[in-house]
Amino acid sequence: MLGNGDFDREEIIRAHREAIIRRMSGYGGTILAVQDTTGVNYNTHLKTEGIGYISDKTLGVNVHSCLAVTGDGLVLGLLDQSSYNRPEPKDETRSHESKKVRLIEEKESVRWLETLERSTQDIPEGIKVITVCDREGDMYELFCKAETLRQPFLIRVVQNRMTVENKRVLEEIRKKRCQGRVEVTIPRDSRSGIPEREAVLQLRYASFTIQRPHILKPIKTLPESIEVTVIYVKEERPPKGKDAIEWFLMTSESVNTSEGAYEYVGYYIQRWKIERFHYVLKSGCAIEKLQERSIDKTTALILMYSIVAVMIMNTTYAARLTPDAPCSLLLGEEEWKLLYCVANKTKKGPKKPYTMKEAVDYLGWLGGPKRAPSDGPPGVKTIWIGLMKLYILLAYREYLA
Ligand SMILES: [Mn+2]
Repeated sequence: MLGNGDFDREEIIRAHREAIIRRMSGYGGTILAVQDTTGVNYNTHLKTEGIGYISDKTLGVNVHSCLAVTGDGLVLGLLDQSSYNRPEPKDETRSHESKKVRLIEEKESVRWLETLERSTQDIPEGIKVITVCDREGDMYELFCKAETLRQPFLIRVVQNRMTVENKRVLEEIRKKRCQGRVEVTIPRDSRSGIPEREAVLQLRYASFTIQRPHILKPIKTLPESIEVTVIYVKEERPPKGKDAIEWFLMTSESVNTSEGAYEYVGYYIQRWKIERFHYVLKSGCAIEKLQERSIDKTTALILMYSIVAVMIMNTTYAARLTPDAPCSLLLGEEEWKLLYCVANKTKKGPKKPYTMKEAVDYLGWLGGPKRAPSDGPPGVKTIWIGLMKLYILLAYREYLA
């Protein structure tokens, strides 16, 4: 199917969504719909049909995805994906003013609103889906869209918005006394090369009624104000030479206790899964090496690889969260039997499924150098290579003696 024939993107995403929505029903808790964009660089692909700019100089395509992640960090799948680029480099000469008064529908950032709408469609009753975005999602229009759709959101904010009492939100929340402290593990930041670390975070939270920004006043369809909760997180004693973690999170949900506030901080930390997803797509699935003739076909392939990527992530994290669950929840019977044989170099396959932890350990043996238990569980890259080897073996084994 790959390489020729037409892809029906809508059909692929619909079928995948149906499967993850079924899994959500089984899970039952809070689901995070994590959105983010990644720029896919095709700077040397000048002849690709539909190629465009992703920044003022770089050619490629921007891919905006929405992942379904459970509150405790299991990646369930992909809820939505769209892509865009510009035929011309960004025009930096246009005045700041004329940029500001445009309707959201005329801007590229409308993708956050459209994704919110598509990703939360057909979610069965009783499942709470919270849309999670980084600072790029800090848009009044997005808060309003979520309110109209009655969809909760959790967004990291940077804008110092005005309350109906004409006070600045960020200053007001900073003034509050500390309402709680938590110790958390901050995941490693592979991009900046900052290792994993423990941090003590101070929590502050309060509800505010924020005003529609002045600049959006001509847009009468936007409500004049909106009620939100702001959660302020600040690292108490950052390590020497490192900036203290300081997050302002804004949510549509009410928060009444520091435990409640911390729950949302935990959800925001899960946003990091989408960064790992982009990493798997680029370094594992090598989507920047695709050589298709058109951007249409490229983005269809990126969608297919995205589904592969979420599957790899699902396997990796499921084994960490529920190590004793049977591996048959992750792999088909043929798969787990063959995996056991090749990993243990035996012809005698097991009769019953073993645990998820064992399964990812075996995939790790296939996918990387032999590991010591102190190395911790295998990561997404090792699992990716392990699964690839397993599927190659499965595909060709009937031709082997
Ligand atoms: Mn982002």
